[in-house]
Amino acid sequence: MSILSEKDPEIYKSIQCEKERQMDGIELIASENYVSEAVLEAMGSIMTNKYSEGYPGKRYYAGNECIDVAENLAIDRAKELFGAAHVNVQPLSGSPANQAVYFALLERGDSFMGLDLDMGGHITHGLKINFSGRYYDHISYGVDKETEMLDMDAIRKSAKEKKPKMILSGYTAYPREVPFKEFREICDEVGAFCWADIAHIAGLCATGYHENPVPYFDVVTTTTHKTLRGPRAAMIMCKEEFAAKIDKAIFPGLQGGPHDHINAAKAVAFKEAMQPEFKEYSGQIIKNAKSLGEELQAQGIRLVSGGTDNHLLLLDLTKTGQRAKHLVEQLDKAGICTNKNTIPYDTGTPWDPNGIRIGTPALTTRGMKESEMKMVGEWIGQVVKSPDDNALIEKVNAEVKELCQQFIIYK
Ligand code: DSN
Repeated sequence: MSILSEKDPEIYKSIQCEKERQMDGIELIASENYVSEAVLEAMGSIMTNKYSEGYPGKRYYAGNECIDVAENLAIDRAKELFGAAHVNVQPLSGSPANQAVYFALLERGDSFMGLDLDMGGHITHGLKINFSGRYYDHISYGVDKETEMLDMDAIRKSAKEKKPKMILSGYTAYPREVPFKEFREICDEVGAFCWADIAHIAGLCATGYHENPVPYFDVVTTTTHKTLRGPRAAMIMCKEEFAAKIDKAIFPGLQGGPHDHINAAKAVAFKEAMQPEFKEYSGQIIKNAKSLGEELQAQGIRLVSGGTDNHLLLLDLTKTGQRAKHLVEQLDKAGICTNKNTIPYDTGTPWDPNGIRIGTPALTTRGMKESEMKMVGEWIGQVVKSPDDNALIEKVNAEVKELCQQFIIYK
C-alpha cells in the first residue's frame, strides 16, 4: 500500500482515477503526452524542498551545490539538443516564458505581430484580454482564406507597412510547416526582433522533423511537456546578446524561486530526447498524424488546410451539421479525448466553434502505429455520423478499452 493512500485516501483516489482515465482512453489532445517513469521520479523528488533564487553559481541562498548540478545539466542538454547559444530553464510554464520575452524586449505600448488566436495562435500572442494584448500593441496576422496556410506575402507586406518591433511565429493549432526562414528574413528587412514559440513542435524541431529556428532566431520559447515529452514547464532559448535581458526578466523580473524538481526532470527529458528512440518516436508521430488524417478524410471529415505536416489535425465540422462542443462530449463518453477549437474564419465562438483539434504525440508514446490510427479514425467517423446513438458510444468505448489494454503506459 502506498504512503499517500494511507495518509490522504481522497487525493490518492483522485490520482488513481486519473491514471485509469489515462490508461483506458484514447488521448488525442495535441498538447498532451505521457512522460517516462524517470521523468516522473525526478518530478516527485526531494528537490522540491529547496529555494534557489538566482542562477547556477550565483544564488541568494546557501545549499545549492546539488541543485546547480541539475540545472546546469538541463541547460547544457537543451543547448545541445536545439543548438542554442543561451538557455534559461526556469520558466514555470509557457505563458510565463512568453511574458518574459515581452518584458525583456519590449516597452509597454510597443507593437508586435502575432497570429490571431482564432486562426491558430495562443492567448499570449496578443489576445485583447490577455496581458499581451492589453499592454502591447498587437498587430494581427492570419492565414489565407483559401489555402488556410500562412500567407507570407501578406505578412511581409503588413510588416513593412506597420514596422512592428517584434514578430512572433509558432502556433497552437497550425497543422503545417512554419516557414521560419522566411520569418527571419522579414524580421531582418523591417528590423524586428525575431521570436518563435515552438511549444507544440519542440520535439519535432529537436529531431529534424520540423525546421529548427533556434540557431538563427533571436529568441525561442517552448513548453517542455508537449512533443518534447518532459515535465509540465517551459524554457527560453536565445542568442547570447539577449541572454542577460531574458535572465533578468525571468528572475527577478517575473518569478521567484525556480521549481528545482521540475528542472531536474527537464534534464532527464532532454537526455531522453537525444536518444535514437526519440528520433524514431518523432517520425512516427508524423506518420500517425498523416494516417489518421487520411482515415478521417475517408470518413468524409474535412481537414483544415487539407492535411498535416506535423503532429496535429484540425477537423472542420461545418458541413457535418454537428456542433463541435457536443461531439467533444460524445467522443469523451466513447473514451476518445479531444478539444473543441476554432478554425480559420470560424463563424462560431471559442466556446462554440466549428472545429476539433487532435494530435498524435500521446498515442505514439503508447506505441500505436498507422493501423491503430485507422481504427481511431473510423471510431471518430462513426461518432461524428451518429453522436446521439448511445449503443454506438458504448460499443466504441468497449473497443477503445480493448485497444488500450494492448498498449500499457504505466505498469
Ligand atoms: N493549452 C495549450 C494547448 O493545448 O495548445 C496551449 O497553451
